[in-house]
Amino acid sequence: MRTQVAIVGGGPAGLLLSHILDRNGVDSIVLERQTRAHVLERIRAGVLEAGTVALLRDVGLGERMDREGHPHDGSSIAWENRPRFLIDTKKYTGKPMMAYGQTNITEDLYAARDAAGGQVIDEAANVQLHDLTSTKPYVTFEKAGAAQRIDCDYVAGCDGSHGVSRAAIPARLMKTFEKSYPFGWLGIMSETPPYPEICYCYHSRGFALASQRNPMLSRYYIQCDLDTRLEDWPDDRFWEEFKARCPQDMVDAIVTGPSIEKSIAPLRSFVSEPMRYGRLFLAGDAAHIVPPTGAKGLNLAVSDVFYLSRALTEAYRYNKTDYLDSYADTALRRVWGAARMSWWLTMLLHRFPDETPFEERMRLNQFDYLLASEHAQASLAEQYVGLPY
Ligand code: RFL
Ligand code: PHB
Repeated sequence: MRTQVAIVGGGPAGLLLSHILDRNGVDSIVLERQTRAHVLERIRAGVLEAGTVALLRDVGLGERMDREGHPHDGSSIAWENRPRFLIDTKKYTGKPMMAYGQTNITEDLYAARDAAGGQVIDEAANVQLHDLTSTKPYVTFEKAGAAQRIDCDYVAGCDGSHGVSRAAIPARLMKTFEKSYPFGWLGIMSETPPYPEICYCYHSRGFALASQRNPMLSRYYIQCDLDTRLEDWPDDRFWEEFKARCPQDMVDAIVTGPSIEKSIAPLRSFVSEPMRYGRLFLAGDAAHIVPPTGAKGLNLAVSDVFYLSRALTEAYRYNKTDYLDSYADTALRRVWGAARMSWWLTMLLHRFPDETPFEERMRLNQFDYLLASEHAQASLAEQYVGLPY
């Protein structure tokens, strides 16, 4: 096979890149390791920055999001024994956010690729990247036991944190930056009407979060230890613990019900530099992971794809590589901004084992400063809604 851009990974980053390139007349093939059903079953992000919403509309993917998504003016923080606080993105930036699930975005992307006759090869096994520093890179893989080869001009590594693309960059050229947090999030999905706001709760028992997908689908999380086992958390125990971490008015308003999904995700910050090696360009979780506290992971995948699609389009349309040459630096500047914000919000809102009383007081005072200062509120709102591309 031959294409202009071989895209490894059919998650949101890979599919969106393929979609935007197609709109700009650039040809691509997406290689996905899993089945389509598996990709669509994954439950992940739910909060979209204003820039993500605008970009999805611009590239013709806004119709269902605008019909089914829930625009809101920011998210709340309910801190034990303190007044409720709204990260007021509308007031400070003029921009709303959108609650719309990653699962839905992925469905919309698959529908768009199918409608345009785009090639997404699923169950592509043993994907390997070759000759990345030449002008004629190629990708090999196996489909149904048969060896295949795609010749291309560029390779986009959109294969998430456990993919093969990042590993194709020689270790001596890579710098990685990592922080693991001593806890995870235990999350459930339930077919119940959601709590009306997205609300982050800080409590001495630990963090909790109420989120939403649609009028009959709710997403809730609680901070948990890293050795937590799902089988120890039947629904009743989850709800009891969740309610113990939020204020009474919230407890009264929450509609509980059986979970339809339950999972644990450890929290981690990770950035690898550079995001380019020869003709390979990384985008999304393949290059960086942020803890979910700032709701930035999917949004960063989208901003990477914005920069990369612009760069590849420029290369084909005008035979210029300025944007390709600056891709890694441009994308990384925004990545580090989101990494810092997600780290800060994670530190602010969680209980840390082995924390000293001094550290606890510092955290409490960070929140009190936020409550008292319009400047601090404006700064947080600006970052939560997403810095401009
Ligand atoms: P993905 O979604 O992991 O997709 C990568 C795809 O590549 C495939 N793949 C391969 N294909 C071929 N060959 C190989 N060798 C391959 N190896 C892997 C995989 O099967 C997969 O289909 O990465 P992408 O596209 O970069 O998208 C990133 C987002 O998925 C991720 O950042 C977000 O889900 C993070 N995240 C959140 N982000 C937000 O912006 N807002 C949120 O509210 C939010 N909440 C969350 C989250 C992530 C969570 N978890 C589970 C980590 C909440 C949670 C609980
Ligand atoms: C979610 O709805 O899954 C969600 C919301 C906000 C976050 C993280 C995840 O910060």
